[in-house]
Amino acid sequence: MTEVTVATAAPAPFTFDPAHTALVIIDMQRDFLLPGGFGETLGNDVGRLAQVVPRLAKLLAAARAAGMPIIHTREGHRPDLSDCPPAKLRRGAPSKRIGDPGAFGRILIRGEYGHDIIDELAPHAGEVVIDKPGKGAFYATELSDVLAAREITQLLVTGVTTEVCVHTTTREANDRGFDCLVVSDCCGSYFPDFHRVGIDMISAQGGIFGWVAESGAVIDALAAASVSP
Ligand code: C5J
Repeated sequence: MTEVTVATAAPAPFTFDPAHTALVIIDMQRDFLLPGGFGETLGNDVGRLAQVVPRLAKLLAAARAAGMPIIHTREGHRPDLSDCPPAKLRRGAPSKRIGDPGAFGRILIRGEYGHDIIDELAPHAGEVVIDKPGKGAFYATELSDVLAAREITQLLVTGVTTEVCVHTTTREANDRGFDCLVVSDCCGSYFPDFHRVGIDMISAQGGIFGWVAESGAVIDALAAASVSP
């Protein structure tokens, strides 16, 4: 496939080579998304995150069809919590903390049902899954090495939550020299205002952290490139 241009991206058209651009799907985990799970026990409306799922599933299908590298991330910790800084543990809501028993197993602990990715977006064989202890996908993970090995220079960033893990990862990637297109309607937040402002912040000031576009524009651009001679 040739280069693809998302003409409606803000602040300017975004051109990428699908072979060297990864679709990054941040933390679409049961603990954050499922009714009765950790996210909901913190008082959040998980329906706001669920809205993202069908759009992200469509984008994921288009990216797979285009042969793009796919990278999933999961926020979580080792069962002994040795990779969870005490400050992060302490700062949880007093009712439910990381490692406590929850409706879907111990909260945000690797290997538990709730820690894994929702069925609708389950990784296919060969797709990369990055387990991250922090909010950013680069901190204390192998992500930099994975991207370097595959000569990936640009990222399409999606997932939850917009203002926390999507933002932190986009900022980390931007500082490491990656061009990031954040796909706005494939990101979600429990807080509509945080989502809106979080998205606006990416492309402000001439694209201070990157570019922003909607998934329809990305899918159309991929489809157009696949039929061009
Ligand atoms: C949070 C995340 N919000 N994936 N995690 O704690 O954004």
